[in-house]
Order: sequence, then structure tokens, then C-alpha cells
Amino acid sequence: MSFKSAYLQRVYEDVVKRNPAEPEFHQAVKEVLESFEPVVAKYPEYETNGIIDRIVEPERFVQFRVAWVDDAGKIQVNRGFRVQFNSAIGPYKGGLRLHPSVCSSVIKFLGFEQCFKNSLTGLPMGGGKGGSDFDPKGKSDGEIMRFCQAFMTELYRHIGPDTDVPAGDIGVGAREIGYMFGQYKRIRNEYVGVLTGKGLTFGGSLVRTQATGYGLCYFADEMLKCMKNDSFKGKTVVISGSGNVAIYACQKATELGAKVVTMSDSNGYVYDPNGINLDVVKQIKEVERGRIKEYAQRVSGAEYFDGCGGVWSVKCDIALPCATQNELNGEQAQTLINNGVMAVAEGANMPSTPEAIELFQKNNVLFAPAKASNAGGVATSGLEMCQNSMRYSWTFEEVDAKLKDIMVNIFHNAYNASKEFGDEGNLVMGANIAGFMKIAEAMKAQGVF
Ligand code: NDP
Ligand code: 2IT
Repeated sequence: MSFKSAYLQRVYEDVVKRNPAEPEFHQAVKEVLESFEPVVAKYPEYETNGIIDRIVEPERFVQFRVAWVDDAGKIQVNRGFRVQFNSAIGPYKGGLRLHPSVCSSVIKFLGFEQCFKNSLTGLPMGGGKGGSDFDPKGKSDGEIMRFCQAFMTELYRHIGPDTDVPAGDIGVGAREIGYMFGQYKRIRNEYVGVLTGKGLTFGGSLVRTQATGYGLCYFADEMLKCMKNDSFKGKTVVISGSGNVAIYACQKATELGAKVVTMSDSNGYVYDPNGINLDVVKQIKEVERGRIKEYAQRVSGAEYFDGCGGVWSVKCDIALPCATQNELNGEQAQTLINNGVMAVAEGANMPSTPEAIELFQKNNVLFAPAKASNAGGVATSGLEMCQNSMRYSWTFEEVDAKLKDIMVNIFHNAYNASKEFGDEGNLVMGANIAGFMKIAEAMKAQGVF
């Protein structure tokens, strides 16, 4: 028995039984349900209303075939997914991931976490997620376009600006969103904000590209200020990943006075003792779509090491995991702690294993969980939806100010919930509870569904 509450134990066992061989989904559910012990003790009506039984079961889960023709004229078949997890507080909202590891377990864990994250933003968005096991690496632009068109040719029937609004995630950026938006518009003959992360010439919002990385740093900065009376100034930062989230986290951390010394991809990492030169990274990753290894060939003093896990052996004050799930395990957490890390803020979704989180918390390392600290991306997507509905656009400064406000609020809401429920400073618990309460109240009010 790992739960004190028999209700939580029963719900968790049902999830495991009903979703066999889905370890990432089990992991995400377990972490959230563990946070709910004091909630179910204080509010027995959540059990009588079956709120937690319902919140772990997606409202809808769609799986479909995506067939497309590659450059050699060969037919390729991939598997597409969309989970529409919870619509209690708004239309389903969440990204699309294109990566060979995408499967029902990954989509469900991401969709489940998205519900709480979106609730934390304070904007009216339910939770969803989707994607495909398509591997974008090494594909030509034409192949990416044909895949995206084929994917949308099925997905379009399940989504809409007031129903479900997808966006980017791993392997999906402005290029892919553009191809998908074009296909949706052709099929439906409707020009609507059905996707976010669009290009700036066709309804995209300023700051959406930067939003997750910027938001992560705004959150971490507020956490450092309020919990340690400290800041990014003068700190050494280790970042994993070299994609959208990592790049803009690097930019903002540097602007806030820190020195970022690493970036990585799934093959290895670069260490630059002089501080990462972001222009070089952007050229390699955003323009050439190359590998991070090339950074060390272009910047003197920088070194490349094979194996992405080694990034956590680099001594730092602040660690920002920005690549993928379970990229930071207990052993690596212990190395960071031995090297004196003071704060860890998650840019990726579920990057730290449960063992790593436990070690950070036991050793008084400030720990910002993904649902709270990476919510800036989807928050800015919410602002994009708002601008699309108004047929209007805010300036960069306006959107950036709103993003910052939202991140600061998320920190305080999570912190206050942790205090109210008896474990002050435990932001994992605080974020889960603060995100949950709004959804639970909305579900109660809307009757059994
Ligand atoms: P990108 O596709 O832009 O970049 C992903 C980065 O992570 C790449 O450097 C990639 O390396 C690395 N990576 C991916 N899979 C693995 C793996 N299995 N092992 C090691 N490295 C890996 O994605 P994003 O930057 O958008 O997303 C990164 C994380 O942030 C994800 O967890 C995503 O869910 C999360 N996130 C993204 C948001 C957004 O707005 N984009 C919002 C909130 C969270 P390689 O090139 O070798 O694959
Ligand atoms: O994990 C996430 O929050 C995202 N990939 C962003 C989702 C969105 O709808 O902007």
C-alpha cells in the first residue's frame, strides 16, 4: 500500500490495471495522487463525487493511421494520437509531439499533466495532447509537409477553436504548425485559431516562440527570490536539450545575469566554460537543423562529450532540464547535489524521475515541477487564442508582461497551496493541488460526466 487514503490507493490500482504497460502514465498519475492525500482528507466530497476516479480517465482517446509518401515514392505508415483529457474548464489544449518514442503511455502522461498545468495558468483551457511516432530526423522539407498534411487530414475532424486547440511540442515548431494550419484551413474552409504557435503573418502571437524558456526563468527567478532571497545573478546554469525550450531558457537566464555552460541533444552535450554563445546555437539548431556537437567545432574553448546524461556531472548552481521525460535520474540528482546545486527548475515535462525529486526535496534543493515552471508556453498559447478571438495582436512587451505576471502568480498559488495543505515549500504538492482544485470545482458544478 503506497497511499494512506484507501480511495487514492483504489484509484491508482484501477489506473494501472486499466492501462497496462503504460509506465509513464502510471508515474505521472502516482505523483499527482500522492499530493492529494491532504485534499481527500479535508474534502470527502471529492470521493463521493468520484472526482479523482474521473480525472484519471481521459474523456476521449483517438488513435489513427497516418499514411504518407516519402521522397523515394515509398508509402510510409505512422500512428497518430490525440487524447482529450479534460474539458471542465475550457476547450482541450495541448501540444503535438513528433518523436519515435511516442505511444499511448507518453501521450496519456502528457495529456494528464496538461490538465493541471493549464488550470494553473488561470486561463480557460482544458487538457489535451497528441502526436505521432513519426521521426522528423533526416526528413526533407517535402516529407515533413506531406506528413503534417496527412496527419491533419484525420485530426481535423476532432479539433476546432472551441473544441480542441493543438500546438507544438518535441519535433513540432512553427514550420510544422504552418503546414498543419494550411491543411486544416483547406479542409474546413475556415480561417480560425485552431492551432497555436502559428507564424506571425497568420495569427501567431509574439513571444510564443520564446514563452516556455522565458516563463521557466521567470518562475525560477521568483522562486529564488521568495524562498532563498536570491536570483540568477552570478549563477552557473546547466541546461539540457537544445530545442525550443532550452534555447530561450538559455537566453533569459543569461539576460538575468547567469552563465549557462551546457546544452545537449540525445547524442551528447557541449560544455562552454565561457558561457554558451546563443547565436551559434541558434544558427546550428534553428537554421541548419544540425546537431549540438557542431557547437564545439565552431566555438573555441568549448568541448563536446558523447552521452547526454553526462550533462548532470557538470558543476552548477542551477539546473534546468529542458529535453525530455526521465532524463534526470536519482544517481544524476545525487551528483548535482554533491556538486552544490541550489535549485532545479523543470522546462521539459516530467524530466526528473521520482527518485531524483525525492533527493532534491530531502536535500533542500529548491525544486520547481514542470506543471508549474513550464506553463509559460501554454499560457502564451492561451494569449494567442485570446488575440485570435479578438482579431487583434498585442505587442511583444504586452505579451511578455502578461507572461511574467502569469508565471509569478503560478509560483505564489503553488506556494500558498503547499502551505495551506501542510508542507510549505513543497511545490510539487502545491502545484498539483492548486491546479486540481479549480478543475474539481468545475466538474462538481457541471454534473456527472
Ligand atoms: P524540441 O523538439 O525543440 O527540442 C527537444 C530537445 O530535447 C532536443 O535537443 C532533443 O535532442 C532533446 N531530446 C528529445 N528527446 C530526447 C531524448 N529521448 N533524450 C535526450 N534528449 C532528447 O522540443 P521542445 O524544446 O519544444 O521540448 C522540450 C521539452 O519541453 C519536452 O519535454 C516538451 O514536452 C517540453 N515543453 C515544451 C513546450 C513548448 O512550448 N515547446 C512547452 C512546455 C513543455 P534531439 O535533437 O537529439 O532529439
Ligand atoms: O507541454 C506543453 O505545455 C506544450 N507543449 C505547449 C502546449 C500548448 O498548447 O502551447
